[in-house]
Amino acid sequence: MLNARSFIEHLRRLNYAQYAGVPCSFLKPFINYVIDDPSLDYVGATSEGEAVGFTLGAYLGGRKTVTMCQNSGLGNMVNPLTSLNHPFRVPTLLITTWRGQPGVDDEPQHVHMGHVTHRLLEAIEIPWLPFPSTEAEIPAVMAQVEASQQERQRPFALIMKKDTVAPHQLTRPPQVHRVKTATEFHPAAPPAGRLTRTQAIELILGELSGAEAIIATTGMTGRELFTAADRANQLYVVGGMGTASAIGFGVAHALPHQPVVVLDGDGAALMKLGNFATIGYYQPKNFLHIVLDNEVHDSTGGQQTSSPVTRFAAIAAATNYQNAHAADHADDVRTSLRHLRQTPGPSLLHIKIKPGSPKSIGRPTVPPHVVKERFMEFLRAHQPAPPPAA
Ligand SMILES: Cc1ncc(C[n+]2csc(CCOP(=O)(O)OP(=O)(O)O)c2C)c(N)n1
Repeated sequence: MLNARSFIEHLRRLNYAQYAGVPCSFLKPFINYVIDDPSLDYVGATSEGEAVGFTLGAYLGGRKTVTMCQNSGLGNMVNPLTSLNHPFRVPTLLITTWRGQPGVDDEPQHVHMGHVTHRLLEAIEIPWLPFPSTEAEIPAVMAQVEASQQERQRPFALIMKKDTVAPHQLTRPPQVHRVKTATEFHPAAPPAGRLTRTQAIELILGELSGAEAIIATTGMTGRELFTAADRANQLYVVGGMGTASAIGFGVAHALPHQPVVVLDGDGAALMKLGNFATIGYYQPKNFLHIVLDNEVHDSTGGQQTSSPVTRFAAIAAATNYQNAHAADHADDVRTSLRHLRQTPGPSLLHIKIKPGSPKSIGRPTVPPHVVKERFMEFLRAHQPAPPPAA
């Protein structure tokens, strides 16, 4: 058995600075140790896919990351791991438990995943090793993890068996920050009077200073943003639908002085509504979430979403965002943006738009890993200089 402290201190020496995940009872002593240590930064996610998006954003903001889950949650991670970490070339140290290990008595729901866990990781080309079971094993295991992540720029998994880590009781009280959300709702424009996505994006870009990190959701939004102007401060979330807000939160959390704007879609926001709750709980002040809501999955042919009956600003208010606006007319959108840019967040602006895109719309021609490099360079260049050494 191993003490969580030995492993964590080894990770600290290797500069791991951001932890996130969803718990598992096998992971309990380890995750509880991480949560309890005030010098460690842990973000509890609502789903394992959100955790992957969050650590991807934190990586973009310059942090080495650890993403933790139960192996049943690996299924929730497969989409962002394959569609984002792979093309963007973003590593994370993935710690997954091994529920349902063959030969070890476990619940029926874990048996099949326990049987296929290693093959699932192999199928998505994530190299793995057993989580170290003694302190003596830590340096060699982590040397392999580091070498692989450096060479491949992709995640590496450690698989933790039952009773690997010595018990640790959770003592830290939850850090709750309740806000009274400032809300502003403007009556919806009739569909014919709504902005197109192109007009909405142009209006938003016109109100921003250029110093914001802009993260655009999957499909036409990223493509339209790229077509409007391809800039280093923009990240096109080409896959991992629903993850843009988690990535934006990761960047905002790692770089609290960096303004972050997420351009979300209604379908994407609905796919990972849990992200709202995490953002409302952790309160990134530098985070502005804009939902461009055309009430359809426009990018895949215009199939209706459930957003005609979804009030995103009300959801943001109910999940503890500081500000929640809904505005559809161009003037109201502009007024909201001017206010929200100057006001501490997290903030949400819900804009009803028309479906459809211009026929001539392009696609990002810059490969995702190059977009990532440019974006990280932009973030590095825009951070306040560290204070001079005494
Ligand atoms: C996990 C996942 N499921 C489905 C898709 C296919 N897909 C790409 S964009 C899109 C529609 C997104 O809808 P919305 O967020 O409302 O944006 P819009 O297309 O209307 O701009 C879908 C279903 C995907 N890329 N990833």
